[in-house]
Amino acid sequence: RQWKPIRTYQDILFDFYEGIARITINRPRYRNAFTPLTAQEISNALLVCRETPEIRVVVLTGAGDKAFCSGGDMHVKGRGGYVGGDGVPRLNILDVQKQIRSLPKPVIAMVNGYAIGGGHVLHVVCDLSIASENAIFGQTGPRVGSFDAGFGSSYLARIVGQKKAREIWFLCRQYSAQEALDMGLVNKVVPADRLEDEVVEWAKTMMQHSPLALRMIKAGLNAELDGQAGIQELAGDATMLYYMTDEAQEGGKAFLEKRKPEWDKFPFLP
Ligand code: 2NE
Repeated sequence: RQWKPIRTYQDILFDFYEGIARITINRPRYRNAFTPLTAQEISNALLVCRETPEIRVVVLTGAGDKAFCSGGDMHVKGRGGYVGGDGVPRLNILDVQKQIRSLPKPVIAMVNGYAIGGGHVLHVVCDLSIASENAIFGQTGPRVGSFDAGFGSSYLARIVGQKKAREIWFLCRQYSAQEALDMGLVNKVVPADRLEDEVVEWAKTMMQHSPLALRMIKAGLNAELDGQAGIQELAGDATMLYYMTDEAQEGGKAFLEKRKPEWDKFPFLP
């Protein structure tokens, strides 16, 4: 499979294959832990994914065969956040979480090893998670002086239920891929050497379906959970669809032609 580079970064790889963009956290030395720069680069790549029509599905993964992502890089955890080259503490991985959720295209987590801490949350916020048999899941926050009480908890609880979410956070245990599958935390588990094939197959199946239908389903599922931000996303999509109609065009045209819009031409459907 020939993945073609889209853009060059320091901490991530970003490439493309037949409609699929793949973002790979490329810090295997640290089990793909992220720094503020890593988060900034993922964020930039996600923006490219949003703006590029040829990209129809996004895959998030980690380099090597040991880890998807081990969360925030503990070497740069300072007071107030993870400290980047500019000396400023940040938690900008939270922006990445929001971007994944609001991207109007499916995002698949290709979990190829440890998904731990903030790395676990990253797979949680993806639309689908496909894991290799050696993948291991868990939160560590309360053990290492951290927590994610946002999507990392509330959305996790929507997926696995309140009791299990509390167990995951309170006990900080690690769970096998099979256990993750049993609790509905991942969609499928496959042998490591089948992982990419399986993910590409799922992406290709989705690409055979209506992009707008997938977009609306994602926005609707988000809207139920994301409060006003979720409603804004769904409402924005409704506005986009409205702008595609002759009725909406008539309003704009009438204004520019300095006449009354002819709304009577457009029926009220039952
Ligand atoms: C991931 C895990 C379980 C892997 O264990 P293992 O035994 O396979 O590898 P090892 O030896 O622990 O790690 C290999 C190297 O990677 C570094 C280690 O320090 C080690 O370096 P050396 O000893 O060879 O020099 N490494 C691994 N994870 C790292 C990390 N997150 N930051 C910096 N270096 C890391 C095991 O490594 C593990 O448990 N890692 C720590 C996971 C963790 O606690 N992450 C932070 C959670 S908090 C968070 O992510 C967060 C949040 O809670 C809220 C908001 C934002 C972020």
